Amino acid sequence: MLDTETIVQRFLDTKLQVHPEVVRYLAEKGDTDLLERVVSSVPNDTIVVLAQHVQGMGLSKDGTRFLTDPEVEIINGSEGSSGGVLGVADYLHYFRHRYDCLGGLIRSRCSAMPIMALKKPRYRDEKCTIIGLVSEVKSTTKGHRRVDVEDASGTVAVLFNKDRPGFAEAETLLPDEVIGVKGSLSSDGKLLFADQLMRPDIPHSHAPYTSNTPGKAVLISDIHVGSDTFLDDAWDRFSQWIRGADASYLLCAGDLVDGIGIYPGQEAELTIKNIYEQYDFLGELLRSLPSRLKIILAPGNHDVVRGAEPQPAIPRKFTGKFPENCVFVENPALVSLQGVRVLMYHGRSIDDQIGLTPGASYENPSPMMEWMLKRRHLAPTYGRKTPIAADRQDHLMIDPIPEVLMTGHVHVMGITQYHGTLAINAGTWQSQTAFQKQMNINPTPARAVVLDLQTLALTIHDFSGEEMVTLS
Ligand code: D5M
Ligand code: FE
Ligand code: ZN
Repeated sequence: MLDTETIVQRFLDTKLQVHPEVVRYLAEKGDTDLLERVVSSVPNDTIVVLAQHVQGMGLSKDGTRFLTDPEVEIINGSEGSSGGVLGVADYLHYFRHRYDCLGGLIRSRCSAMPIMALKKPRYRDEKCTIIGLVSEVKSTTKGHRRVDVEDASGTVAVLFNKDRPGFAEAETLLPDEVIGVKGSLSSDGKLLFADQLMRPDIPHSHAPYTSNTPGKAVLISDIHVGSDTFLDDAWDRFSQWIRGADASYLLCAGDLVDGIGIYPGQEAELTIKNIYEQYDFLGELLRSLPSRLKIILAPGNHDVVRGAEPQPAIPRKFTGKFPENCVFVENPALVSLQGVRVLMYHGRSIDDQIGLTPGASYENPSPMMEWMLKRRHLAPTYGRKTPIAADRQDHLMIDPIPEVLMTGHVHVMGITQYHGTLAINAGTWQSQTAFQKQMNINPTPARAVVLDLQTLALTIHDFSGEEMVTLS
């Protein structure tokens, strides 16, 4: 037996990256000799091991193997995988796991020393590299950034000078993210002057997978059924359109319903005041969509499950009226559609990023999705607006690298691409609420993003007007 981790690790040991299809093929074969033959036969200049490097794999790709693959596979975040009771010690494991995994991604690019070693007199005034978790971020009176970085051996203060190149990256540093720093140690050994900030990041050579067979997925978010600002007319137009569209999948990244008691005075803004009835209504709406659509639904902070992330899937007692073609997943969830992996994350951490990063705003969620990808983490900061349920493992890391990161929550559309990974925030089906008006948040409602799984090309449809408008 070969598991995927062993296979990936075997390639990493020889400084090779490996395409997920190759991993899947080798795991399916379960043949250690085959794995060794592939490792030893790839040409020297190979960066990513692809199907073409594996004898026999190209052939089976054209044959029956792909036809028998399930079209939807919940890789991470399937129903029932989170939600256990946690003890205090789990927080230690949680951050340790995060540090080990994300630090490992940085470690492969530099040789870092334990922070405790910086205390040794021989490193004074020398160049040093460390990897650690950011424990505190401060601005100095002169506008530089001073952060405390911690590993299992100790803590050191690091200064990012505002006049040095790359300072903009240092301004986006968040508490609890894992970074590497290359710099010079002060003569008293107490301060590291940063030359370079390293993040776990996505390699430039990352090659996204595309499906061999035709297929389209429709991406939406934040439906907010039950709210008096839910755009039912626009939804009807969307519903009408999708009945005639050639899409096979519909994904929603949370805030399926408006919920009950989510904010003070919410009751006055609800047209459906019972949580069961809110889900029943959504179930009815989804029942009128074609049954051939696979509908994948994740929760958000307005849904009935606990707010702490990872959020469990919507429990069965709320989904009795939903059609059978619905799949309920956690937040976050990594979903494979014909091999194209979509990481669904509601996006609550965007609130924290906006609060903690100079210049970040609700008007444009794209940079925040890029920062998630760069950090290989969906919600690094613990103890602010995003509640995190620490487990023995960190389920909020971005690993493996998806083809698409899909978010919602801010109710504003944003689309970008970072090192080959698409990042999409589809917006909302709710018009501006009184709260959003106060906060000066201007939503872009009633949009659906269509993802072509063969080409990863995107088309955006806007249903907010009487006629559907295709934006690109
Ligand atoms: O989030 C809808 C929008 O409102 C989204 O842009 C985030 C913003 N929002 C929500 N809660 C807060 C708080 N507490 N502070 C600042 N901004 C917030 P939704 O999750 O649909 O309510
Ligand atoms: Fe929302
Ligand atoms: Zn939300």
